[in-house]
Amino acid sequence: MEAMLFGAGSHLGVQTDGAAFGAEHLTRDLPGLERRLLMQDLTIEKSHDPLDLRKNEAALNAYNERMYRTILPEVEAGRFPILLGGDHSVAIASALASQQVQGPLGIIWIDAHTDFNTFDTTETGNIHGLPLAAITGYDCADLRRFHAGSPIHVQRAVVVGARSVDDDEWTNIEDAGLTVFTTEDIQREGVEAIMEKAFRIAGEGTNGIHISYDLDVIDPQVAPGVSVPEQEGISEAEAFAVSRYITEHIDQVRSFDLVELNPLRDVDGRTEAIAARILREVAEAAKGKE
Ligand SMILES: [Mn+2]
Repeated sequence: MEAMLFGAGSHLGVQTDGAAFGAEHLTRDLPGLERRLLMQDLTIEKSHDPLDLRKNEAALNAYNERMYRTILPEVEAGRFPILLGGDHSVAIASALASQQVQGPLGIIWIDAHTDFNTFDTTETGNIHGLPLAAITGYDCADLRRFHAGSPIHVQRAVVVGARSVDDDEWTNIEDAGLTVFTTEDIQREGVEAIMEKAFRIAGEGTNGIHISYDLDVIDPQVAPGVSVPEQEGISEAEAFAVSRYITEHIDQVRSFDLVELNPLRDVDGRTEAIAARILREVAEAAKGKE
């Protein structure tokens, strides 16, 4: 099938600037595919106020609505959407657009963070810490007003690679019944075993799976070019084992995000090189789908 790249040039959901340019870089990295790059309005002043717990919400929602309406007709036309972030809040647009056309879907959230805060529990007000709660309908209705359909069921949602979770966020996770596999789980059981479990949970009774791959799941010594690095992440080999598992099971995958590349924090283009390889492999596999 035809794959299509959507460059999500927004860093409205994160304190540190730069992720918007990650989308620009990655969208340009892979020739030969149809693409749309949507940059946030960089002339709008972005709030960095630590006390504002709904930071940049209106601009972020307007951006996501624009992206959602850009992706929908392409998925309806049978294209496989690949969203290139951007901070992780842009996944609200891609996951819910895919769910709207192809649902009910499960979701696998590969990330050092669980992104399961709500406006009541967030300590920073940076909305890239809330998208999984919004996508699964656990509160955060204000972040998905543009989506008339149902959210993705939280029982069909899985986080892979988490190692930084706020206390109140854990309470949300337990309350919602969200499945979380930690970085330690991966190191103990191996990528294959964890991904197999994740695919089983997200795939059960669904029409397929949306996968959202945040580059900060990888150890920052290997992949420093992210906005919120967390020490002791998965290795480069494990990062590629994750993408290999995805390409080998692409028949179950309906849509894919690769997010949080921050070129302003990268060192010698190392993170971008890893991202470009993951992107190339997933795009190739998507094109090979029936
Ligand atoms: Mn993250």
